[in-house]
Amino acid sequence: MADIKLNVIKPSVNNMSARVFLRASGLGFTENDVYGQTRTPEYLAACPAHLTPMIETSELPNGVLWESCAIMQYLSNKHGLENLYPRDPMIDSAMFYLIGTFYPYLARATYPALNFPQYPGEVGHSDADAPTKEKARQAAVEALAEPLDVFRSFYIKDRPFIGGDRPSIADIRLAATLEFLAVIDYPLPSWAKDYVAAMEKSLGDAYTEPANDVRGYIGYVRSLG
Ligand SMILES: N[C@@H](CCC(=O)N[C@@H](CS)C(=O)NCC(=O)O)C(=O)O
Repeated sequence: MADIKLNVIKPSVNNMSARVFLRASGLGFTENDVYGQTRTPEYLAACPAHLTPMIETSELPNGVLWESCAIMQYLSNKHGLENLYPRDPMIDSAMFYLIGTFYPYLARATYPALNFPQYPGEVGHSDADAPTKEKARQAAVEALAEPLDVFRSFYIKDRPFIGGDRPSIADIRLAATLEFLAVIDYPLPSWAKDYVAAMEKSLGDAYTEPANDVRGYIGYVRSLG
């Protein structure tokens, strides 16, 4: 049994990706909720980036690893999980495209509604007035459709998943990410709704349990009005 400690913040889809992966992998792990603790001296000593998800295992050169996709790649490679991480460069491309292009739009579109902080240099982080912030947020919402459709037209094509017949780590990362769009009632195209449903059906509780934490948080922030 692998000796893996997974540090998480449960409302986050970055974390949901690693949480779904570890449940689907069959690897032994423990989960540690570090909500509100990522900037403590103890956490910063291990992870100066103060990020979750973050794994700790004695087998890593620095003892820890963060970045959801890197965590899934490392553990898949280390434990020979070719079912979840097939030798297909499209898996890596899809994940880099998600993190580098799609997610920044999604964060700008959803983080205000999620009550998550935005990043220095963005309109949402600045002292601009509310209408200006909303205009910038709306521009990000509008920018989502094109990269989202690239996942359908280029990465998934006529197969069920980016991984082909079975969900891969790129599928886990994409499906988890799409969960956040519910907070702004984003009109997901039907292929994307079917895709997330197929992911949940295929992975079962490994998907549903972490997804429920994200869905529960979205329900909570929406109840605040
Ligand atoms: N690209 C990273 C993003 C990780 C990230 O932004 N984590 C946030 C939660 S969504 C976090 O841990 N923030 C805590 C902090 O900055 O103190 C990944 O995919 O793992």
